[in-house]
Amino acid sequence: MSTDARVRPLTMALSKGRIFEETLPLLKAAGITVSEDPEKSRKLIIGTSDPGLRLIIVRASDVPTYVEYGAADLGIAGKDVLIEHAAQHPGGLYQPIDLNIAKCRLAVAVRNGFDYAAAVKQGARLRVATKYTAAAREHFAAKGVYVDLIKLYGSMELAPLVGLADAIVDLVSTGNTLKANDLIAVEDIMPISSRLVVNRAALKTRHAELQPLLDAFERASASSV
Ligand code: PRT
Ligand code: MG
Repeated sequence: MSTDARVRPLTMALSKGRIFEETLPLLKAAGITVSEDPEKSRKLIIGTSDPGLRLIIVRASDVPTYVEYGAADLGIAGKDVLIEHAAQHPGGLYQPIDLNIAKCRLAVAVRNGFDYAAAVKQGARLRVATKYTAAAREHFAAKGVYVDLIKLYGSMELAPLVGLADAIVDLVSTGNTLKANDLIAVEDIMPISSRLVVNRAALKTRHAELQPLLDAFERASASSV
């Protein structure tokens, strides 16, 4: 083990917002509290009650990158984010545990009144706007539906309203955002939850420190289902 690995605490990458909030009880179950609230402090490196563990706060879609390159030893990210990352970097991350947090579903939605079933049946070529191009491509290919995918980075709900797309592929939780924009979900693609991901090298070189943490997460997530 390098000197660096011995002095540096284990580093876990998290995004603020729902993933951070829903991770706190899992850390608590492992006997760990955090020293700072990332919503209030602007700190990006946050210590914990365990001197061997620190957190770094990154964008949700950047978590896999920090972990894959070893800047973080482990992290927590949604299955949506992990699918898109894996399309570019297959097999780069070890994904041992479904934490069953930040749950939602990936779905196809259209403008209220657009006959999605008829369009699919007629073999129409659909324009689909999404941030989740890998998951969407795979879904429509499996169904044998021709689509032109339009990559967006946010506010997908707007696309069908202004004629950019016939449909969107987006995450749906309560359904309130769709409803507020006169859209309806017409097809579920998959359920989504957040997973623990671990750097493949750290899994070997820092196994003794990682294993108790993985065990605690495993127990806490199993009991919270
Ligand atoms: O916000 P930012 O651009 O920084 O990144 P992000 O949107 O990826 O991060 P964040 O914190 O919003 O989401 C992190 C993870 O939470 C996602 O990767 C998902 O795995 C998970 N998650 C769970 C959700 C939702 N539920 C969710 N409802 N992520 C996003 N949403 C959005 C959705 O995209 C839609 O715009 O909320 C809206 C729909 O919500 P309802 O309740 O109106 O249906
Ligand atoms: Mg968001």
